Amino acid sequence: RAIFGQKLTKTDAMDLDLDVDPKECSEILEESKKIPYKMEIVWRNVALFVALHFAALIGLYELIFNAKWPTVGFVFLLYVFGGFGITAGAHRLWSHKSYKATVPMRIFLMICNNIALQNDVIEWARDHRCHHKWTDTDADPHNTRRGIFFAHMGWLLVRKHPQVKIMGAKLDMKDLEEDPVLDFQRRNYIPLVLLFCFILPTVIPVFFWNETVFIAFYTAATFRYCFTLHATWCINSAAHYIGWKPYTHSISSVENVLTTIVAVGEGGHNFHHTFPQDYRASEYSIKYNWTRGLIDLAAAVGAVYDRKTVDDLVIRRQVETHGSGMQWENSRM
Ligand code: ST9
Ligand code: ZN
Ligand code: ZN
Repeated sequence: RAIFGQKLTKTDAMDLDLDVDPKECSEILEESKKIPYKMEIVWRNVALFVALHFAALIGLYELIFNAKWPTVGFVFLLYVFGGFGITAGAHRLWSHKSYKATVPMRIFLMICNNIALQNDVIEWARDHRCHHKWTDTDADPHNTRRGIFFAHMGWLLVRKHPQVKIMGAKLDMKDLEEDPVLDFQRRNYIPLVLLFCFILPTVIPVFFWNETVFIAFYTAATFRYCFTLHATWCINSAAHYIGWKPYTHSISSVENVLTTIVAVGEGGHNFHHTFPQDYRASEYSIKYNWTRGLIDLAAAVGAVYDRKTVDDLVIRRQVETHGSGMQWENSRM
């Protein structure tokens, strides 16, 4: 990092100012004390998420006891590729610009992203850029100071804090707004998510291996969708609470192997908040970091290029000077 007076990346320099801004963070914390704020629950979202969880429980039961084997495999594949739409797509490519991708690869990732239904990429990336720049303040949409449930999913059940909107408005999102692939997704978001998150996951098992509509819908659509949401949300909750901090001790995000497994390679969150522009997002091997595997595979066939990495020397110095080794801790105790 800049503290070492070294260039961060082996390829081109960071073109996004996404590192946490400690000065602005302290100002936001002071400002928040002055802004009157009353939490407003969005009951429509509460009702939708309660319904989704009931449907997911039905799906889990059907998956264990009644689904055909090809359906089980299909649910797993949808989870992994929907996950890539978030990790390789919305997160590492679009929010962080940690590598570049050709148009066909961007179209592929945009389609995968629809499978996961987590808001369109531009909205997802705007919230995520707020999260990195103003971590653990009221300008962070899933501010962990408001508790682990708020960080996990509570933030999607209430109106956003005014600070998210005030500070977020200062972000430059032009790079994403000018991407025709993302513009297409934004303009067609509802039909796209209906098709890729619900309709195709139901129709494919029925059409190709005679699964029942009931089982296909509840396993491949609702259960799989709900599971992917929780895997993603765990990065905001578990990976900001319980684990170890070998890279930077002073931040809340931690390394957490369990979340790295369920989130197809995103649980090295202490590394990621320290070096947000590194496309690997952790030092975990490809065995745990399937997203890195996908990006490397795409690079091997020319669909991805300019992968940014931090020099090993810089990482080792960071570990020696700012990390706290492998000791387990709870960030919020
Ligand atoms: C979901 C997203 O689940 C999950 C993201 C998790 C991120 C994790 C990251 C971790 C790293 C990556 C790990 C990946 C692992 C993946 C593993 C996979 C196996 N900046 O929002 P509105 C302004 S989504 C600037 O309505 P309310 C703006 O003007 C789940 N401005 O605010 C905006 O208008 P517009 C499905 C901002 O009314 C206006 O405010 N989706 C910002 O307070 C109104 O915005 C849902 O459930 C900002 N950041 O409502 C939908 N934000 O947009 C849930 C807002 O037109 N969302 N503004 O410019 C909602 O219903 C609402 O957003 C709300 C807040 C009720 C939460
Ligand atoms: Zn984080
Ligand atoms: Zn990130």
